[in-house]
Amino acid sequence: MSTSISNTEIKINQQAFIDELLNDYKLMCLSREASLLGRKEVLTGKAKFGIFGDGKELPQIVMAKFFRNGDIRSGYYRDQTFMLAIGKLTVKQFFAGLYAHTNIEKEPTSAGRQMGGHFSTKFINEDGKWLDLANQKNSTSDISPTAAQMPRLVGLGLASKMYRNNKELSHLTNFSNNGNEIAFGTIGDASTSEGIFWESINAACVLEIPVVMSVWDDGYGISVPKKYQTTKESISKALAGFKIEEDSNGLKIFRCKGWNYQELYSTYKEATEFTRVNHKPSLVHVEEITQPQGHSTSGSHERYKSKERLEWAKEFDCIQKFKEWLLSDDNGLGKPITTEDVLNQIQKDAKAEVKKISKDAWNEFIDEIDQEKKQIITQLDMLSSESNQRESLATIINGIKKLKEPLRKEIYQPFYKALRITRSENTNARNSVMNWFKSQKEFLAEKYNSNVYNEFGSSSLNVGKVAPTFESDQKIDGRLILRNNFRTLFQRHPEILTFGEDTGKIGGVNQAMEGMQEEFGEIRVFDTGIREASIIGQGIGLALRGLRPIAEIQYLDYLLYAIQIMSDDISTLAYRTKGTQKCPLIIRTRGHRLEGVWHAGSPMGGIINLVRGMIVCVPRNMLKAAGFYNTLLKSDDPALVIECLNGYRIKENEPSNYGDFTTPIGVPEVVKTGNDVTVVSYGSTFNLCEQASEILDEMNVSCELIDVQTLLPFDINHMIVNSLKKTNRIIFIDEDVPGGATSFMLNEVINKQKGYYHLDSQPLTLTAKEHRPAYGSDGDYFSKPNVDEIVDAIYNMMKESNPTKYPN
Ligand SMILES: Cc1ncc(C[n+]2csc(CCOP(=O)(O)OP(=O)(O)O)c2C)c(N)n1
Repeated sequence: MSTSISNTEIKINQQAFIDELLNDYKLMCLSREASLLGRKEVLTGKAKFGIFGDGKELPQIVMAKFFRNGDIRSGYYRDQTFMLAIGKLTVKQFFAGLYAHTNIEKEPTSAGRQMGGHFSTKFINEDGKWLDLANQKNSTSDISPTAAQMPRLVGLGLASKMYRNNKELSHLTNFSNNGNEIAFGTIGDASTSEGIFWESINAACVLEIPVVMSVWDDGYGISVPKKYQTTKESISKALAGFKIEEDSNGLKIFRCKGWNYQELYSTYKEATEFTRVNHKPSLVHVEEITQPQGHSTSGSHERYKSKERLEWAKEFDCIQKFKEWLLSDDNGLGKPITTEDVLNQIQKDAKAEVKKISKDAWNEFIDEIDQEKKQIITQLDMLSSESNQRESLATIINGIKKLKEPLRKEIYQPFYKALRITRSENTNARNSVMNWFKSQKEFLAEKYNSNVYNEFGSSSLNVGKVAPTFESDQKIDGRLILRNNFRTLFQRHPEILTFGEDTGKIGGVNQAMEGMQEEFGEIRVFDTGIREASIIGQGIGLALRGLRPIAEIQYLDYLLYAIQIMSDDISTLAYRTKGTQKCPLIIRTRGHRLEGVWHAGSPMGGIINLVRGMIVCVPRNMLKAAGFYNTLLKSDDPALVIECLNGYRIKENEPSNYGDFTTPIGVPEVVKTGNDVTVVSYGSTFNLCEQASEILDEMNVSCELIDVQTLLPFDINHMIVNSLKKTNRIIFIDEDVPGGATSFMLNEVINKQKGYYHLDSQPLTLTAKEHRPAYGSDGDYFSKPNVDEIVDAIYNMMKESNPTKYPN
């Protein structure tokens, strides 16, 4: 039963009430002992770093009582007690996380990829298919950047609203039960200083979504007190303007003390009931929380907390206070629930239990490495049997044997050394050892380097190629191709929705969604505030809950507001959960050439280096862009599509198979064949290369023009090097800064594809200037590569190789 403070209920079901409270006490003790021992494990060298939830046990136990199946958490590293209480973490898994156990079965939150304290639950099965999220308790995967859980929370809450209000989604019962799910957010008080906290709270209030946001207020952000963090030193006071007034939108704000069970209970009861029914957000400011061991294992809090504060923290420790309450007469029962001895015994047993469990977790962690240690010794014995370096190898082998409970690094380092000292030996034994090591490297890569991209059948790389068909020569504006294609997609798939600044009513600043809101309603095509980070967060949360959002960022230049969340949250998701969560979000934006410093950016090098884990599409026209949307909606990858800002009004042939034709991911297109130079480009610049190539044709220079189409992944079948084999000359052209995406492409072809074998001339890059582009047509001409410069660069390349044939 759920504990109720109502006296009548307690009387009816006294024993259940007592049992539940004793159970809560036990769980709090287990969690606390795990924190205390966890810190010791770090200080004695068994784990690298520790950050724990001590001091926050009671509010989390209470919050968990109101967390139902289908609900979903977006929190941070303090929430171990909550995760234990909802049954989605065991003490053993907690320690497996602390030790960085790489086995996903043993350490299900991240397979040792994230430091302990970063929790998650499984959303997809071994085939990459969704689990029944509506009938289980869910936690999105935590990340360390403070407040970065906030943008995602907006989307998680918004999904409930979609499921409740869009009847076309009623068949998606594995994601929602009529939108009754709450998204629970947690954050530390200091992290509320971050801009994205405020942006996300504002968005949650404007959108009116079921979010219950808890702020664990322990007064400090590491060493910096609230005085320097929060106006009026109180987040609930600072947020007062958000408070719901009569039936306005806004936030229902609650304040309670983190050591007071009754207050916490009634607060969470009211907050969750209000939010679940009304789909309006609540904020629970949980004050007077302590942090018994300080912030983390790096450093002690005695350095910055006063003696008085430390003494207060001891007195108001939530477990201590809960214990006092259980033993008092005003706990609802009218008498102590049990004796102090019983509670002391529970605490003692918890300590012993945690100790035993931690040992088991450690042994399981170390056993796996021990198996590898044995294999390495066997391999080195074999190596030694046919080596003339036996003495040195014996020293290495003995050194490994002596290692007690080593980490992997400690056994592979001497193994590498053994291979180095025997490098000149070509024995059967050594060859066999090398073969073993080759497969062992794959085993290790699976542990440490897998799941950066979607490795399931639903990867966009598996989408078949469907060419566009054309029934007439009719040409229409590029934007209409996009619009018509979106219409078909929206008609076919009710789970697709789109939103962004000006996306709804006017159909986007470039009208690619024109008329879509009228046709599909505000529930599927809608405007947002100017808030790029939370527009993306909105998309993340919706995608995590089974919808297919297309989040629009108005201009590529403003993607930078959201790049942190793209980089930290979306791009790492598959990796940091070892493929147990997915976020098939499409981000749509437009960029490259247009007008001036703030509307012509193309910072592609920066972007692609920050979003490894996402697909990055750079179509040269709208037909290609539409094909990308079709491909992406037939698959499951998070992706960024950058449409050409200057391409919406350019006429293109109208296809007849809207919604079906695809643009392949990772496959460049040879748009024009040629023999002298391979010209590699993408997006708007590609169209200039086409013009330049016509001029160059007249100058007897034959260009092979290749549109890379996607920057991530890049040319998966190594087509470009095949072109280089023919031309022996290559130039990479774009409108990013020098050293940006052209250098990335150059590295891919010359280094990874081993293009250097086939070069007769220096491989070149031609880019924009180092500054942002100047305004106007002349600004563009003198800031970005223009047709004349492209012609010059390519012609000069030819001239250098054959001055007679190509004179000045
Ligand atoms: C964006 C960012 N800046 C700085 C940090 C380093 N850091 C980690 S935790 C922390 C303090 C957070 O304090 P608070 O939000 O009150 O949470 P608490 O740890 O006290 O529960 C800081 C500054 C970080 N993780 N992310």
